[in-house]
Amino acid sequence: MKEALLKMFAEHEGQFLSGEKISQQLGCSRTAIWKHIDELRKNGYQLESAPRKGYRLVSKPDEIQPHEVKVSLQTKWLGHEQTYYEAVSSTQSVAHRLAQEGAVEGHLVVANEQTAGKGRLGRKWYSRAGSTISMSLILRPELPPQRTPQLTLLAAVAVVRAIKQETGIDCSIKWPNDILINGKKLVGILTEMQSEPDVVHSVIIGIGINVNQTPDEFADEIETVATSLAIEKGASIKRAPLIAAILNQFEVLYELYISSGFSAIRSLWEAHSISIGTHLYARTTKEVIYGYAQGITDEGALLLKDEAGKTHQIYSADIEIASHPT
Ligand code: BTX
Repeated sequence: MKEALLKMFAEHEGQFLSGEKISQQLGCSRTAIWKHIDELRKNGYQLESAPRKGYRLVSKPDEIQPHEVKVSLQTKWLGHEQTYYEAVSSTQSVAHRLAQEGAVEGHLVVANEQTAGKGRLGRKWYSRAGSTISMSLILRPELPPQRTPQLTLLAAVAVVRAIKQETGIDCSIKWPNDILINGKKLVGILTEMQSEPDVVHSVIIGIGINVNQTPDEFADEIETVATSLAIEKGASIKRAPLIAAILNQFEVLYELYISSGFSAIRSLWEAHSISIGTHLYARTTKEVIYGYAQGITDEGALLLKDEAGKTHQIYSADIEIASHPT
């Protein structure tokens, strides 16, 4: 019904359609039409209504269907295959299934709404219909499994560069996977793999971006820690060109990484990092370590020197930057 209604508006661009005409053509009651109009408004469509004239479509929401993303795509292979969902539980889960079914490297899964988005360690990632980016990329690198965390860092560099290009906003990276603006979280990255002990079958890189939410649109759990590009920029941002910019940046960095190794990516990552050269707390699943972040290893692990002078290599943790180094 929604599709049919939108088609009618597309065929009568800029014109009013009376409730009577719509109900005749679509074979439903005026009340049913009113409900569908209300639903479209909730999905970001701006519809003007006028007594005796009916309804007129003023503007459409910010679409991220494949044809919109491909307008700005400049890649050789990344994102050429895309699977789009209006709403899905998690793009990550879909990408895992597609990877098992033989999806090609570079296949992108993207959703306008994610209803059960996943963070690390079983945590929840909040998305909002029409105003966030939820995307998962399927890669098939020939790498030993222990090197795949480097791809999280590569993804973070690609996202930071794409955001700068599309919005002019400078963001920082907090090891390993958070992208922040003024200390608030804007992007989450989740890297998962399908592998055997020494062979990687696929790596799925999930990227969630807060794009156009207003402060009151964040869930209670994250309202004090989260921000969006629109909040920082003071203007709404189109999502499709941003997705394309991420893919464009990602492909260049990924090809550099595959041909020349991690060192070039590492220096780009360090240039955007706020966690290196500071004192911080690293919460692993086993312990909390306080120390000075010296840098990252060639595998992408964090090197943290504790107060006893011992240097720890940390592969996975939540980081809290100490406000007053002791
Ligand atoms: P993370 O474990 O580092 O972060 C999750 C934590 O971040 C949550 O516990 C919550 O405190 C906070 N959080 C949740 N949602 C948001 C948000 N929208 N903005 C700011 N903070 C938030 C981060 O895990 C990895 C997230 C990856 C999300 C992508 S979206 C596409 C793909 N599909 C999927 O299910 N996950 C990935």
